[in-house]
Amino acid sequence: TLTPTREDKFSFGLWTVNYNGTDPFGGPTRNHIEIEHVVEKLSELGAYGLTFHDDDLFPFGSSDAERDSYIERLKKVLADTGLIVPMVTTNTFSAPVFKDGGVTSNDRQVRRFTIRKILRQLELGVELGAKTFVMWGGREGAEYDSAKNIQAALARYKEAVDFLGDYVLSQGWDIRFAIEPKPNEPRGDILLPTLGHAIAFIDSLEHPELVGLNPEVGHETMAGLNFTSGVAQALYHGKLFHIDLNGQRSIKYDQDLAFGHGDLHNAFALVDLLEHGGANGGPAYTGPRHFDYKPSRTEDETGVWDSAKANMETYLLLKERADAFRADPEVQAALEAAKVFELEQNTLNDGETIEALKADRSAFEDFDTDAYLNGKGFGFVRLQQLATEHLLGAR
Ligand code: GLT
Ligand code: MN
Ligand code: MN
Ligand code: MN
Repeated sequence: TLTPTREDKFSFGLWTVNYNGTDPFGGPTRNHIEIEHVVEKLSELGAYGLTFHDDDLFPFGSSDAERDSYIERLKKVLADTGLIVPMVTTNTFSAPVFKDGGVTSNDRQVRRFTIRKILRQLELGVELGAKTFVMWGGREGAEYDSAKNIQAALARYKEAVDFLGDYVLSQGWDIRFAIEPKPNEPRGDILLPTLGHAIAFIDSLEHPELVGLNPEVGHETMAGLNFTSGVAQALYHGKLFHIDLNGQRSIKYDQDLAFGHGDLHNAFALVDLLEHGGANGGPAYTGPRHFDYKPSRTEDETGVWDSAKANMETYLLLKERADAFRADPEVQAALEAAKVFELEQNTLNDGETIEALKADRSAFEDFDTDAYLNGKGFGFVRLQQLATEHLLGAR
């Protein structure tokens, strides 16, 4: 069960395995890997999908002929291997023109150029059968408060997403947008910094049903937030359109470690949520399990493929551990004792009125609040220890 198969729906960004090791302090430590080799390797390792930015496939500023030849090469190797492209996204952050952002740059010409660049990649994504279009606005933000009118920037963000949504609707395409929040890096402060900010923004759009979220483990963790809890809220609002799995150790620069190589307890809870968090214990999320990680700068090409494999194997290991956790009668009893299921009951009785609640003496006058001092513990620590034991393979 630890061997990934296509049914597991594992996908990788072309920019992940092709990350060349560049960081702000040093240049590349690895050579570029050709598209054919990337797709063949991912396919061999058991992935089902490849995702990419325009600039990952053909360099920024490519002529139409160059662009077409890269697209043909991609199509050929996809056909040869059977890999699919479930998601695409646009690079609106690397080229110097995006130094103050794309759709929210103060420079109107840059904003118009950005929308054109996004349109091209959207059309290519549709042509390749992608169902999700990710928007990570890493450069949409500022370092200085006086430099950016945040309300105007949000209005321009909305203008762009509404315009793109209208286009998708007018064409009848089967593709949806997924906004990926991040608090900072590369900008000092990025717009839509967390899942919560993005959910509120989506609510302001003309076609909110077309727009959801692409939460990334590392990004919420950088904001000090609980990733799994944020994903649960995304699910609650019907907005988990896609997901970026990776690892991050606490609030610091974006590490993009392999999945599970950060907060392992939270990764366990995440896989448990995705696989068992739906109604009647079914999967809560059926989309791609997409890895957005960076093979560490220390690795050679062997390390790149080892790390790609590590992402998938850790996911499958955690899935196996989560299955065992759910199936354990002691865990079920501990969940019961912790009243975890009781939270699913409505607080009020069916059709209960204010008068009826006020008349219920057991709810207030006769309710023994003293019993909560020195009694009525929830046993959450015991439950977490059972989770830990399952996670460690001790059960
Ligand atoms: C970039 C970023 C990621 C986003 C990608 C999509 S690109 O690598 O760090 O988190 O998901 O634009
Ligand atoms: Mn990241
Ligand atoms: Mn990232
Ligand atoms: Mn990401």
